[in-house]
Amino acid sequence: MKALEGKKALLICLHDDPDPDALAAGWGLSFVLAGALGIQTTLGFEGIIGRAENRAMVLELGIPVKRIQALNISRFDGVFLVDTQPAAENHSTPDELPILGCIDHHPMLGCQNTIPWFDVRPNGETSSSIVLQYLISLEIDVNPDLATAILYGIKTDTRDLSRQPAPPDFRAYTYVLSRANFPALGAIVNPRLDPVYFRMLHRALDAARLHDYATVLFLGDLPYPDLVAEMADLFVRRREMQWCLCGGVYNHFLRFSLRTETDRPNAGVVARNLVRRRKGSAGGHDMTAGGYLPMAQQDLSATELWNVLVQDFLKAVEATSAREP
Ligand SMILES: [Mn+2]
Repeated sequence: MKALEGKKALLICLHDDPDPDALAAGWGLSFVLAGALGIQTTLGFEGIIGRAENRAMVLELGIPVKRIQALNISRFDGVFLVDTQPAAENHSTPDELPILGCIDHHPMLGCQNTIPWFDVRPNGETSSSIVLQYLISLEIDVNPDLATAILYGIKTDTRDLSRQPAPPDFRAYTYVLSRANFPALGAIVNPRLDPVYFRMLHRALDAARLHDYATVLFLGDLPYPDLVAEMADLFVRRREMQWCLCGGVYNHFLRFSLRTETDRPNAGVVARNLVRRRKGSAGGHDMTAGGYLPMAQQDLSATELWNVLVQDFLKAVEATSAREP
């Protein structure tokens, strides 16, 4: 933390299309940096906050998140990455700024010991829990809206502490639970849903194909990128199914999300193998993962590429026979 003394303004950069854990951890970090070091921060992201729950989270709690493109980058002394790492390809850190900090819980990507404040706990607690530990140890007030953000970040990253929570997640969850803004939480968990969501749900139901215990579905053009995660979360819950691979195309990229109810093989590893040699990028944990492939660098159409990915995926999870949905 000492390494950041004397810095006046930092950009807190979340991963693209930020999820609740990234939003909560980044927002919490802004209180840490202001409270402990008097540093002004701006919370920045690129991509889309698409999922209705995540939009409601930003609006209900007033999370002051801004598009990096719209910022005057020259006024920042550096960047603090949250819920991602410098070597990951899923963030839009401006090249001209030095990376001064990083808080994350994804698998370690290369050695980063040149970064002054580097706190990556691979497959450990959520980014929200890590930031909460700083807030508590520095005795910085956690207001009801921030408590709610952290609560929702932990809830979604661990599916209510049921999917690989680390012990600190339990402590963090109880801490913020007693401080949360419950009307706001209710509005986030049960947001109003746009008609486009129902249209895409209809398309997903039509598109779903079953192979033994694996569901695959291709949604075609997506209205927003995290729809593939949203549908994968839903379809993996189907009884008798262990896996869901859901894909679609957004902004010239084929995007996919992978969910599983088992922990073998590791979803993150399966996802990375799917993009290997295809100029894509992927990442994730044991049971949730995702990735994308640039269509401009493929010599296949989106549907052809999807079919190839599905074959590789089914081989990886050893699902063979197709059956009627
Ligand atoms: Mn996370």
